[in-house]
Amino acid sequence: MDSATFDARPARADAPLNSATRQGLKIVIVGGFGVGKTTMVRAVSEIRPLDTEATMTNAGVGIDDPTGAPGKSTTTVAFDFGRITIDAENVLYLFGAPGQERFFFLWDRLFSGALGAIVLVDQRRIADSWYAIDRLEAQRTRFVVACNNFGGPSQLAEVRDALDLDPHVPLVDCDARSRESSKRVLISLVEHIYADARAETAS
Ligand SMILES: Nc1nc2c(ncn2[C@@H]2O[C@H](COP(=O)(O)OP(=O)(O)O)[C@@H](O)[C@H]2O)c(=O)[nH]1
Ligand SMILES: [Mg+2]
Repeated sequence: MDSATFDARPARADAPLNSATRQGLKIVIVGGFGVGKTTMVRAVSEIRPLDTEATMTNAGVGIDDPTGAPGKSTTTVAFDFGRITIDAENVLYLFGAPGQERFFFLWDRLFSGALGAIVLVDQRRIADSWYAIDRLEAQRTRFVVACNNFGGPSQLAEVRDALDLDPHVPLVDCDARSRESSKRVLISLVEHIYADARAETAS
């Protein structure tokens, strides 16, 4: 998936699925509340992403903590969904999934057949990602970690330490609002999956 094919896709909000499409590939974006999952799916999807953001009500009080995400008044109830056409036959489907532990019942279905995952992290609230990373490691899903930069210097080394990431797991900086930046995260995931799969075959 080089950037040339990535850019060739239509930028229309209602782009119809190419009739020659044979294969749907699935990537899941997970992470804590307010880390930028919906933003990232919106930034890269060629269709107007379906999401299930709902205005936070009292039911979320004490559960979704908005203190780290001021101004955020919605929360994702189920998941975000977006699409990227890679070439005539291949389409990538993106699912943004809540990382809150109470949504883990969704994960088995969501991850069935998935190529891999992006764990979005806010470096100011790293603990929000622990559950997701533990769970991905346990279910042996390949993943990369993307640090969504909300301002301030990025501290990738500290983030890697705090997450106790395996040295072979890529950790990259990103701005989930930027299509270019989010695209680079997707490419790093695909490269990681490819390298890992090759290493596994070789051993
Ligand atoms: N400054 C900044 N704000 C961001 C960035 N990514 C997301 N946001 C904002 O952070 C808030 C939470 O993002 P959202 O995508 O809804 O988080 P989600 O709960 O993970 O889906 C929204 O108001 C976004 O506009 C970023 O890279 N930089
Ligand atoms: Mg969301």
